[in-house]
Amino acid sequence: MDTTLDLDSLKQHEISGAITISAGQGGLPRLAITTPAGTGEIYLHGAHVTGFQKTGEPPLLWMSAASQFAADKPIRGGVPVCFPWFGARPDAPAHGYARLTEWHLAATSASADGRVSVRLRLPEKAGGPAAIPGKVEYLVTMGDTLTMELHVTNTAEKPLAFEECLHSYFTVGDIATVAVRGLKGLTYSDRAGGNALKVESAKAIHFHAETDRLYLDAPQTVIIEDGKLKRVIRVEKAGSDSTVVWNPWVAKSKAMPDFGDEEYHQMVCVESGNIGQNQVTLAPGAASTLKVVLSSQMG
Ligand code: TA6
Repeated sequence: MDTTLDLDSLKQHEISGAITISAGQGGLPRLAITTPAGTGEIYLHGAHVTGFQKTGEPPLLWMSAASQFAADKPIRGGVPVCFPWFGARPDAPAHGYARLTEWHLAATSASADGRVSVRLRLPEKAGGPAAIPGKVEYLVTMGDTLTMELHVTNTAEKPLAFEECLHSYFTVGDIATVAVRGLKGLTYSDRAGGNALKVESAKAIHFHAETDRLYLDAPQTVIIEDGKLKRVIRVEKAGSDSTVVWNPWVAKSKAMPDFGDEEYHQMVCVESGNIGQNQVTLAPGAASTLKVVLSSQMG
């Protein structure tokens, strides 16, 4: 889809006092969202939630100050939508084409209690030759919590297999004071350690080095405790059997052009998806929903 989309046609989806649509960074169409509980931001590029902040709290989602905003680049931070594959692929973009595509803005709404919803659709031609035959919609709802739902319907005559992940980046006060709970006893692929399969023995994961772990058969809620900000973040989900925990630490931070060398101190990724052995396979006509609800509490 042409990124110079006529902002005027998008403005029909504005809602007074709740949604404003304008050209954001890099000239990319952006929705600025206001609710009684706080503010948020979504780019059509990648259907990317780049901001969510409750009044009186630091931002929940972390964004790199070095992020690129360009039609052919992924945005660094917020919640990238990884689809229809996760990770690197030979001759194809890492984490799929969905985050590099400008999604269609299908609908917006504001409910009586002030929550705001935005529905986005992945253009069918997205991905070119790698495109999968499916209808893909994303529903984002902001209020006191942030809810994201990725709906996939197999529109083909044969089974459809794919991976998916909502690759959430969270703001933390200091990674050294962060504990991630809820994954004890699960098997994970240590992607920072040659993909060796290991079992999580810790009640709480702490960060002292590059951490890149894919937890399998992991439908549980994950808790992020932030000792510095005195905040607890809950990552609740449905329709997701994989959880990824990531912090690039020193060397990987330096290796990424769109990531500041010291920024790893203030972020942690806890990602919700269906990856590897947990990938989704849909029969013809069948549908799936990956749902994530992010909430937080101070003090
Ligand atoms: O989810 C963790 C991970 O797969 C890491 O291995 C790291 O590559 C990260 O995603 C970021 O990937 P990106 O393609 O956005 O640079």
